[in-house]
Amino acid sequence: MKKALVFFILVPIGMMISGLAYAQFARSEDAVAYRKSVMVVIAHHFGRIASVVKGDKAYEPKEVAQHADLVAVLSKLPWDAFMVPGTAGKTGMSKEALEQPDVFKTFAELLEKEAGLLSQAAAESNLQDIKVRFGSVGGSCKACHDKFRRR
Ligand code: ASC
Repeated sequence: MKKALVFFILVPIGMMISGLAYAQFARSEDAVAYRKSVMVVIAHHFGRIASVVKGDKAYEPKEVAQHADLVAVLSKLPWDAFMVPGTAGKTGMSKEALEQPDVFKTFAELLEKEAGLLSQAAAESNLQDIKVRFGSVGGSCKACHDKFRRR
C-alpha cells in the first residue's frame, strides 16, 4: 500500500514539480526524435540571431529577445534524451557521451547558463552585449560538438 502510494501518487507529483523536461521515453527512438527536434529548433532560433549579429539583418530588439528567450528555454530540454542507453554511436552523438555523463552534463549546463545570459542581454536591447553573449553561446555549442559529435 505504502509502495503503491509512492509509485502512483508521489512519484508523478514529483515529476510534475521537477518540470517538463523530465524525460521518460517509452522507446529509445522517441528519445532520439525528441533530442533531434529540440536541437533543430534551437539551431533555427539561434540562426535567426546569428543573421543580426553578422549584420545580414537589421536589429529588431523585440524579435531578437523572442529568439533568445526560446534558445534559453529550449537549452534546458534535450539533455536527458541524450543519456538514454542504446542511442549512442547511431546518431550524431558519439559513444563517449554516454561513457562520460558528467562531462556531457557540464557542457549542457554551460550552454544553459550562456543562453540565459544571451537572453538577458537581448531583454536589455544591448546589441553590443548580445554579440558578446552570442559568441559565448556558440562557443559552448562548439565545445560540446568538438568532444561528443561524431565525425
Ligand atoms: C549554430 C549551430 C551550431 C552552432 C555551432 C557553433 O548556429 O547550428 O551547431 O552554432 O556551429 O560553433
